[in-house]
Amino acid sequence: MPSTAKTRRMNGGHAVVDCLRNEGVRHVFNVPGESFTSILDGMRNAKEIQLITNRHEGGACLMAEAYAKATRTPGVCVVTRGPGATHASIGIHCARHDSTPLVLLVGQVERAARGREAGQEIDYTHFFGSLAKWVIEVNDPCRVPAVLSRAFHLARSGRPGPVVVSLPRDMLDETADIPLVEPYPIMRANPEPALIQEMVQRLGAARTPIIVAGSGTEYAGARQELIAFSEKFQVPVVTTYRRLAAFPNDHTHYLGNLSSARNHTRDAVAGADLVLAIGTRLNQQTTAGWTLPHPDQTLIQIDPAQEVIGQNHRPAIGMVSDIKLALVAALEYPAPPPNPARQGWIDEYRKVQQEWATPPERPTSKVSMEKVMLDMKTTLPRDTVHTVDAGNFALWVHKYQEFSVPDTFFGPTVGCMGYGVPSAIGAKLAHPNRVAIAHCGDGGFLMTGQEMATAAQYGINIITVVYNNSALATIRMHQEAQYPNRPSGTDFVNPDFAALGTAYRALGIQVTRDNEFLPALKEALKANRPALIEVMTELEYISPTATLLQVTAGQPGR
Ligand SMILES: Cc1ncc(C[n+]2csc(CCOP(=O)(O)OP(=O)(O)O)c2C)c(N)n1
Ligand SMILES: [Mg+2]
Repeated sequence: MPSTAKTRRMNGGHAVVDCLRNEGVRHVFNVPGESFTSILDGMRNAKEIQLITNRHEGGACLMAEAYAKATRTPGVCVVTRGPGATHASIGIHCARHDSTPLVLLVGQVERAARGREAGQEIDYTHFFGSLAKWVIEVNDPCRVPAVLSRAFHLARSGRPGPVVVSLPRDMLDETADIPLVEPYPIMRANPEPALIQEMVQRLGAARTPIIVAGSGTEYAGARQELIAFSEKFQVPVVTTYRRLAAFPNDHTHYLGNLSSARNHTRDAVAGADLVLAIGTRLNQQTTAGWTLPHPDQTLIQIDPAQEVIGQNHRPAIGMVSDIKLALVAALEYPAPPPNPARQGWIDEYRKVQQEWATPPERPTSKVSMEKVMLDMKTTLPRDTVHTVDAGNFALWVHKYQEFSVPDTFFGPTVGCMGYGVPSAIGAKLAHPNRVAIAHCGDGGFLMTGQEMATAAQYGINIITVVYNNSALATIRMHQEAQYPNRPSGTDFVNPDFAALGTAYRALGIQVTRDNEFLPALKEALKANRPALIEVMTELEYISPTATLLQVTAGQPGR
C-alpha cells in the first residue's frame, strides 16, 4: 500500500471524509444515522462534496449506483447499521449484477458490542458476502485511509462492482494521528500482441463476424476506438442487455440491442460465424439464456477482468486486456479489402433495425405508448438521459428511443423495480445540463417515488413519466402465458399520481389522450422544477409486439 509518512490528527469520521475528498468524490448519498454522526460532522467542512440526504436507503443506494454509471466513477452511499444497510442492499445487488463501481459505507455498532446481537447489529461480511467484491470492517481509525483507498481501487478495477466498508461508531469518534494515503491508479493491462494479430486474421477470414459490445467499452472510454474498429474491419455491432447507448444507434453498423426478446438482433448474432464480445460477461438476457454464442461459432472475448473471460462460453481467444489498448493495438493493422457479401449482410439487418425502431400508429382509447415515444423522439434533445424502472413499459423505451450520444440510457440489468426515479436523479447530478427522464410504471414508481422529495429539495429537475395501466402488467403477461384467464394479485387501485407529483412540489400533469402528451412534455421541459407526467395507458397493449388477448391465446408477449 503506497503510504506516506505524513499523519493528521483527526477522528475516524473526519478521516473518512478526507479520503472521499482525496478520491475526487463530488456527491455522497445518505440517510443519516446516529452511527456516523462524525462523518456527517466532517462533511460540513468538505465544501467540494455535495451531501444528498435521501428519504430511503434503497433510493440512496440506487441513486449512487446510477450516478456511478453516469460518471463511470465509484458512487458513494452512507447508511446506518441494520435497518439502513438492509434497505440499501438493493443498490448493492444492482451494482454487483450491473458491474457498477460503488462504495457503501455503513455505520456499525460500537466495537465492544460486536458479536452480542447488539441493537441493529449485523455482520456485513456474511450479509453482503455473496454480493460485494469486498466487505471489510475497520476497527482502528489509523486504518481508515488505507482501507478506503483499497475499497475505491477494488470497486473500479477489473470487473467493477460494489465494496462495503463497515465503520464502528466509536472507531469513527476516536481521535488519533492518522497516516495519510494517496489514491493509487488503475493499472491498464496491455494486450498480448500475438492475440491481437490472431484476432485480426480471424476477423478478416470470417464471413459474418459481429461485435457484442458491453458496458466495459464505456468504462474503458473506448467509444471512438470501437467505432473506428467496427468501420475499419467492417464488423457490425450489437449492444448487450440494457446497455443501449454503448454504440451510436444512428451508425450504419448498429444492428440493435440484445434482450430477452427474439428479434433480428438476436438472429444476427445467431447467424454470425464469429462473435467478438468486448467488455461483457455475456449474461443470461444478452445470450438468450446462454444459448448464444452457440458451439459452432468462434468466440473472441476481450475484458480487463480474468474472471469474466469464459464465464459461460469457451472462447477461442480470451484476451485479458484494457479494452481501449486492445482496440488501439488492432487499429495498427491495415484495413482488409472491402467484402461486398459481408456488407450486404450488414445492410440487410440494418434496414430491419431501422424499421423495428420506428413507432407505428397504434390507436387506443387512452394514450398510445407509440405516440408518447414518437413525441419524445422528435422533441427531446439528442443528449437527453433516459432512465428506466423495471416493467413492460420500458420495452417501448428500449425499442423506440434513439441513443446515439454517450451516457443517454441507464437501466438496471438486474431488473429491480424502484430504479427509475433515483437513477434519473443520479444521472441528472452527473449531467446537470441535460434533460433527464425517469420512465416508471405505476408499480415501480411507488417503490422509490418518495425520492421526488429529494429532487425537489435539491432542485434536481428531472421529468418523471408514470405509465399508469393500474397493474403489474409484466407479471400479468406471465400469468396469461402460463395460466390463461387466471389473473391473481396483479391489479391496482392507484393514487392520483399527478396530484402526488404536485404534493412533492413538482409540476404534476395527467395525460389521458394522445394529443395531450406533447403539450405536457413541453410544459415539463420549461417548468424549472421537477415534473411528473402521469400517462394513462391501456393494459390490453401489454407490450410493443403483443396484446393481452394475444398472449392469453398463446403468442409470446416479448
Ligand atoms: C423489486 C422488484 N419486485 C418485484 C419484481 C417483479 N416484477 C417485475 S416487473 C413487475 C411489474 C412492474 O409493474 P409496473 O411498474 O406497473 O410496470 P408494467 O409492467 O405495468 O409496465 C414486477 C412486479 C421486480 N422485478 N423487482
Ligand atoms: Mg403497471
